[in-house]
Amino acid sequence: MSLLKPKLSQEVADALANGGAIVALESTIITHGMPYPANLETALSVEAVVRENGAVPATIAVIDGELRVGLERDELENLAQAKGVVKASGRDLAVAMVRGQTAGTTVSATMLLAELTGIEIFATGGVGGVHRGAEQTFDISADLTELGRTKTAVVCAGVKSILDIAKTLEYLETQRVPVIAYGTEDFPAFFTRQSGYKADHRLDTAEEIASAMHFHHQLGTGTGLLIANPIPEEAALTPDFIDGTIADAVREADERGIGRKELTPFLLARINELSKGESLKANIELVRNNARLAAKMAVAYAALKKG
Ligand code: PSU
Ligand code: MN
Repeated sequence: MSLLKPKLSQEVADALANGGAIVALESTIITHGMPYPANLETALSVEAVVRENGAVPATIAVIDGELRVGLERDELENLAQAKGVVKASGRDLAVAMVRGQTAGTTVSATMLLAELTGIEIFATGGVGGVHRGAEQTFDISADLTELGRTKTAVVCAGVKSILDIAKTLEYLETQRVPVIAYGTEDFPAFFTRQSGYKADHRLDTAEEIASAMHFHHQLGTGTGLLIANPIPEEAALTPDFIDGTIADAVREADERGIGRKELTPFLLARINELSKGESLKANIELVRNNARLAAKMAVAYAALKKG
């Protein structure tokens, strides 16, 4: 059976045809990860950062049932304000298509659509992982299993401590996903530069990471890579400030019985409210920082592939 081809923006189609540098971007961060208008401003600013660093941005979403790779400005504006948008992980895409729904794509769905399109590098804020209490709830994000079967390099700022970071790293090890920290030994915790856990590997330049990607795929591993890029020092929050806020949000979710796919969006929104917008500011800076690294990797990777 032949595979579907998503609808591409003109600049993404051109870049693909010419072997140019492309960075995929997810859209659940727009539809379920940040409030309006910060979500729109962030999406536009992240695309601009990708362009400034020599690559073409490809924001991925489902619009009225159509798989889309690369959105126009008015489409981003609509998506950022749309009500009743679905949060789609990879498994939800087919039903969204049948029902003509508009959906923000999670890291898992975005990886899948990026691979279908032929885009190998993807920037986001944080990936999903193993939730705290997963030994009871079994709540493990499909982002992790997707990383275990889709050949995309995902640049993130580590994972938030809304998750069980130790178990998330164990799960990635089981899935044969290399975790590479950029310029540090530490695996970062999204708002902070250290999580208390080490990453498996450290590489110090975008070119080295692109080479590692290249070898990883040439080995036929079939898995993705997780690139952990710590939040810039000046934007980082202190653990004293953010850890209590996260603990409060996690407790509240538990008391209110919030689980399954609603859990992560609830926690993100609550942390933003409880931190009076401080977490949102940090979130915006770290996504921009990840887009910068991803674009540099994409430029280096495109050059490697041209040989
Ligand atoms: N973590 C964040 N910001 C986000 C998400 C996670 O700090 O926006 C979003 C991403 O789209 C991610 C998804 O792929 O949540 C994971 O959802 P779940 O935990 O339900 O798998
Ligand atoms: Mn889940």
